[in-house]
Amino acid sequence: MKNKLVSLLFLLWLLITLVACKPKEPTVQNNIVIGFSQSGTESSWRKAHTTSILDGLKKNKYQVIYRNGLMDQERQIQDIRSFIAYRVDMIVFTPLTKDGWEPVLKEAEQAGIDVILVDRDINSASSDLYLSHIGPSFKAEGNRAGIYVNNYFKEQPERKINVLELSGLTSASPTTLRSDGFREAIGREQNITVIQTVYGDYTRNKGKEVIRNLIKHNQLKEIDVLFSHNDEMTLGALDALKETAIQPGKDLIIVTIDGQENIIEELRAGRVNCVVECNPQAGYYVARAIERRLDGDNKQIPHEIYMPETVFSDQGDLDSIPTRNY
Ligand code: GZL
Repeated sequence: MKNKLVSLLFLLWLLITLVACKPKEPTVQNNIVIGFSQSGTESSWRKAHTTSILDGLKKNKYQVIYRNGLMDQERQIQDIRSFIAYRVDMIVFTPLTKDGWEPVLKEAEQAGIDVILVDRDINSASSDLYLSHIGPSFKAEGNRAGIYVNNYFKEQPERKINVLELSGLTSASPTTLRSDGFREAIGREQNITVIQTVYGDYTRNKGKEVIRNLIKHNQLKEIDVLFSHNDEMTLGALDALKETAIQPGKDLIIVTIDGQENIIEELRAGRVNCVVECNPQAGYYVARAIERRLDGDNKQIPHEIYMPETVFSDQGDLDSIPTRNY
């Protein structure tokens, strides 16, 4: 009898302990609906960005209406209009390009729906039409790429260093800012210049196509450095270089931006020299910003929330690079 009582008391204690230790559910209302419009699925980076945001919103138990714009601005605008019609509580979107968003953002404003930009941003003329921009500092990324090149050639100040820029989508904000950041950095040196820019639209196929075209016209022989705006285009360039005697990472110094797992493998193999990280893990920051805004007393949030980022290169400890998960 006594043993039964002890067992019963133990089970009762265990039950109370388990209930008391249950993880604290996020203090958000479950009836919040978020409209999330992503610009496309052009890179592993982009897919990781999408997953991170969806996971962050799911953890907060928001209902999410997700739409993939497939790199088509008109499609994205229609998706945002459908969010407005549905009267979502908040719109989160990556603007494919810098311009052309004012009308639909004004419609969201008139409907009383806050908008958060993630990743890319839009022209500053419309900056009062969104609550916050949560993303990388693209100019800093370009700067880091340029500083790597300056340091790489600092023992050869008399040597003329020619840079080929493999640029992303011309109308996208990372393209302009990465380019500006890179040029600002190499502008400190008299001997390093960008002698040509070609456009790969952030895709592997287009990157391969434009580099192949340069190879065909024998236009790579004067080039010392390839500065590529993203890893997918760099992978395309490496595909094209396989058809030549050029040894990437040796005859041609390669600097790229994003930090995908597949490009870290190229860095470790010595075919790429520097990888500037562009952090796609925005989900935590987006969920916190929405929580602060919608958790009842409409807190203010910063207009710019930058992602933490770094740089990996053949000058550093390649074994210490964390697994990228994208
Ligand atoms: C930058 C992002 C860019 C990535 C590319 O934050 O917009 O778009 O660098 C992607 O991989 O295409």
